[in-house]
Amino acid sequence: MMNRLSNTELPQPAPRSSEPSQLAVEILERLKYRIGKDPKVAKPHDWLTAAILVARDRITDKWMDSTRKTYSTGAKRVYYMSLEFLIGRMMRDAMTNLGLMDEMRDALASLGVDIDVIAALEPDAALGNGGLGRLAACFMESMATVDVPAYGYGIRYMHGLFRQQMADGWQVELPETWLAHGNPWEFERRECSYEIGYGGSVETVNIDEEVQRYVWKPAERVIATAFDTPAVGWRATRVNTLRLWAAQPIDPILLDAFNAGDHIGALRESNKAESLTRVLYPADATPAGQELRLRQEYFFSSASLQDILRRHLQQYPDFTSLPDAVAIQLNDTHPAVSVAELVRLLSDVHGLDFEQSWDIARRTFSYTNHTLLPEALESWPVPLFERLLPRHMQIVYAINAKILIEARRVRYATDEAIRNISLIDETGERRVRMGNLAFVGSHSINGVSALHTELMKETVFADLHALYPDRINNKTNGITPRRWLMQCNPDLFGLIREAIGDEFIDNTEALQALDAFADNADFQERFAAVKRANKVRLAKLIQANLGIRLDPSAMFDIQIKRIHEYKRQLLNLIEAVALYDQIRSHPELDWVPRVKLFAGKAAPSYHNAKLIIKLANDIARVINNDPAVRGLLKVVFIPNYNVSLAEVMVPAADLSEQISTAGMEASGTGNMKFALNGALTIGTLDGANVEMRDWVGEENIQIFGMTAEDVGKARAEGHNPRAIIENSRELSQALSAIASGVFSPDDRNRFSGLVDGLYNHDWFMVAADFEAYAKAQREIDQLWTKPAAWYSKAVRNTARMGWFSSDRTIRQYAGEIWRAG
Ligand code: 4GP
Repeated sequence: MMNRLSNTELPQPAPRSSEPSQLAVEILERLKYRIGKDPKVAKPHDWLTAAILVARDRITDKWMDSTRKTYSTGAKRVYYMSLEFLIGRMMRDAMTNLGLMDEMRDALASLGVDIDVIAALEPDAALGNGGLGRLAACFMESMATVDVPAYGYGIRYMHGLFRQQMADGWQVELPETWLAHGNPWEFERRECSYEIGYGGSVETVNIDEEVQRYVWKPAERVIATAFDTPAVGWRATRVNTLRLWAAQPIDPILLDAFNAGDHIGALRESNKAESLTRVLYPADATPAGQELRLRQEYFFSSASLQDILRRHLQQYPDFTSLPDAVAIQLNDTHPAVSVAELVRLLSDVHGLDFEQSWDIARRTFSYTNHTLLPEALESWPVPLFERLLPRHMQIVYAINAKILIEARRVRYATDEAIRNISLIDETGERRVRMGNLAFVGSHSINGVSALHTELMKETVFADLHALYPDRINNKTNGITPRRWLMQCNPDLFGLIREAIGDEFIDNTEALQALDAFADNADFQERFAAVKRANKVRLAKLIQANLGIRLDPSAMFDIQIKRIHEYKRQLLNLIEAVALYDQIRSHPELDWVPRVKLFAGKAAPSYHNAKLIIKLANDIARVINNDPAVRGLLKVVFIPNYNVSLAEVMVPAADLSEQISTAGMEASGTGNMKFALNGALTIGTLDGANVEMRDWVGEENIQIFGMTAEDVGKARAEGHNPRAIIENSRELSQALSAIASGVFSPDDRNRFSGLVDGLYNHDWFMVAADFEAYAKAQREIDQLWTKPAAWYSKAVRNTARMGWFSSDRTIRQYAGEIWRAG
């Protein structure tokens, strides 16, 4: 029977104390009654789960308060739809935001348990590939912090981003198993499930003489079931929900088949359904992989929209109020099929007419673009789209017809412009363009840095921008200062607090006050001591895992991010080889001791990226073992980069490498994390580096190389990398060493293809930027020899990065796009 009592009539639990002694009692209770273990035999994992469950209860209280508040105030809800949430570990984050970290540490200590030991056992929730997924995680935390009522919607992948192992320096991908010990953070919501269809046919039924309704009869159906994880804001101001969908079969087993002896076949449907949410980003090199990806996209889009519409109808009589009550942010094009799905649900299922459904959709959705790389702009072959989603194909055509009429009517459009605006790419095999669908179906389209937003207007979306000139806007990315300063760098956090007080804790821009300490010798010394301690910690980890000994007084020069040619790890490696050469040829000079650290994963099918990882390892082996180098240069590739590793590496960096080919990195967010933690940046005028330079001051950042405009010109007019290489002794020697097998004596031609690419086209301007990069590096060396000058800049970086908080970014989304919060 439904409980009709209001909350005030229900017996209320006493408010929970956060006294360590009380926490200890609760931990023992959870251990016994929830995990079924006696403390005497409990394993570290059991303690971890018990501690999480105790924190989770406190979160749940706040969570329900937040939900009640949203209902009672009728506040607008924001839905952040993302196929990726790269969260990392959750315990420290949740406990810090609850203000429970010290008490929990003491409580566990009183039970003989070291919180740091059990914290290290928590697996990373790695439901994302890189920047886009990590941004979504920062946004979840910031939306709760700035009190925006929000849901994140995504997929509960059974296996997150692959585990990277090295086999003789080559990347090997292994499955990741974050759910192996269960997931104490999540609540399974069996009752919250929806049917998702695929394939089949579309029929029309006549409602009356004039009105026809379309009815989609899918051939296949699966169930989407919700799993909820609370997302706690700073000071637990608000707790929002991350709702992830898992796929389940309608019939778990075909009993007839099973009883007839077909034990495998009886589970075929079940396996097929479950494979939908088994892995993050299935390799899409094959048609089967592509189909699975589109199935995933539709699966989570449809489940989320059905959920949103159900919730809306609980509070409002109909859907005319949807755009005022709800804002849906599409994180890249992965959820773009939602545009067609919302039109379908509103018109076919809920009976609105097409025009009205389309109008509601367009006023509800907004879309963020994260990359201009042509290969990342999704499009689906029309035959595949039509076969899986026949009704959506009709809707896409209907939308397209409207848009093209509009385009022809409102402006003088060339045939080429019309072709670019069309939702269907007709240049080769016909394809549905998801970027265009997301664009036309949204009232706001944003880029993630000022430069990227301008380039969007000039390149990929030039014709759509001409048609809808007020839609594109910029929202420069940000990072949460809780995870990326307070938690990952507690000593720096404490030092700042001592110097400037507490205001920056709630308002990151108040870090500005630290500027006054930039030239204070005593403060610099303490700042340097913190940095050194962080470097020692990283060095210990590397010694333990890789057996490589590092000198913490050397400059730690770090490049960590996905491995991609446009990010130019190759440029950094070639410079390492050139430096190696110089150190050997000029032993008499005062070389600045440097450690070049790399970490990052390559897409499993990205051949050149994998080769670059192998090159890093090959170069490292030779340089690190050459006595002539006298330890002045070390190169280290740390395997299995993830959020937790970043939390150790970011605070330990002296120098941050942000050296993408200008115009290709949409924003970057690692760049922000490093600068906030007092690293200097060497970087190109790309993505958010441009705005970072404006904030920290051009004298406090080492900018080099071609601008986006230079790159555009060089590509259009054709540049001559061979001449550039031949004119640079340093570069040609480094390249010939790599190409001739100095670092790969077992396979001398291993890297010749990579080097040929630089001679022949150099699309990423590695050769073109080499001289400028090497010169900038030598300037950095010079600066390193003057610690007072170095730390004055380092402190100013920390002081001036406050604007790059994701709280600021979210306030801008809330104020200018969502009109919520
Ligand atoms: C990334 C961009 O490459 C990066 O510049 C940006 O900072 C980040 O999104 C967040 O906006 N893109 C992806 C992707 O991760 O998968 O396209």
